[in-house]
Amino acid sequence: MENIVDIILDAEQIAILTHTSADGDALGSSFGLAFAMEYLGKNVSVFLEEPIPKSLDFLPGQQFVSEYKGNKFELCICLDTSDMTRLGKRADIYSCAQKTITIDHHTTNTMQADGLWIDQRASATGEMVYNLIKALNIEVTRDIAINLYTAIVTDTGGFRYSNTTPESHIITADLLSKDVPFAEIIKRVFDTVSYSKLLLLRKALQNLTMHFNGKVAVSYLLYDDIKSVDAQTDDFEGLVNVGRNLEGVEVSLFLREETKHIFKGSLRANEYVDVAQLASIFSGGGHKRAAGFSSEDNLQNTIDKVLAEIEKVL
Ligand SMILES: [Mn+2]
Repeated sequence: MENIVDIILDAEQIAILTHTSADGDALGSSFGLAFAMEYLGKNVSVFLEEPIPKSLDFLPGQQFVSEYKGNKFELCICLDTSDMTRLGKRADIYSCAQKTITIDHHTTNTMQADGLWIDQRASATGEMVYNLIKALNIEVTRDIAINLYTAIVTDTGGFRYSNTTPESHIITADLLSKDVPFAEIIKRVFDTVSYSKLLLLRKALQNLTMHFNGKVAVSYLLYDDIKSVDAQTDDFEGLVNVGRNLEGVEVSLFLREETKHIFKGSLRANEYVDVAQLASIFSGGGHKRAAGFSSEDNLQNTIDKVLAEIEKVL
C-alpha cells in the first residue's frame, strides 16, 4: 500500500475505472475514492461503461463521471476489476496511462500495474479503499461513508455471505458513525424490485431445471425474453441466487444471452465447490463461491459442458 500511496501523491490528473455492469462495490469504491482524490486537490474523473443502475442512483459522487475524450492520464486507478476484458471499451484509458494502480479482491486477478494491490480476504474492494483513505490521512466524510457502506453491504449480501469478516463489521461500524441512511440503502439495493425484474424472475423460474439429485440448479434467459421486458442491466442481479437458495443445492448456474448467441454465465456455490476454479475452465473467474464466465457456444452445449465439469467436483 505504501507504493500505492506514493504513486497517488505524485499524480495530478487521475482517472478511475471499474468493471462493466458496475455493481454496488464497483461504483461505491469508485465514487468513495474520487471524493478522497478531490480532497487531495487532484483532478479526478470516473469513467463508466454504462449508465448507473437505478438501484444505485442515490450514490453521491456522480459529478465525477466524465465522458472519455481520448486524452491520456497521468494515473489510472482500476478498482474491483479482475482482468482487462472487464474494462470493455475503456481498456485504452488504462493501457495508455503513464502510471497504473489496480486495487481488487478477486482471487483470479490478472491485471498488470505499477501499483498492484490484491487482497482476497477483503469482502469488498470498498474495504480496501477505506484502508487506503485511512493511510492517506483523509477524513471519511458522509459522502465517502455512504459509498463505502454500499460497496461492503452489497458485496457481502448484507453481511450474509461467507466473505464477511470481523474487519468488514469494524469498518462498517466506523462508516455508520457518519450518519449513513443504512435502512434506506438496504431497502433500495436489496428489497426494491422493478416490474421488469419480476417478469424476468418468472421466466427464469419457468426455465429452471435440477440435476445430480438436486445438487445443481440451472436456469437461463434468452435474448428475446430479455428484450421483451425492456430489462435494465441490474435486473439480472441476484437471479442466480434463486437456484442457490433452493434446499439441497450446492451449485447454481444461471445463463443469460447478453447479445445474440453470447451467453454470460453466473455460478454460485453454497459450501464446498470452488466455482472460481470452474469458471476459469471457461476463461472466466471470480471468487470461490461466486464466479462468472462468457460462452459463445449455444445454450445446450454450454449447459452440458458446465454440468460435466460440475459433476467432476461434486
Ligand atoms: Mn467486489
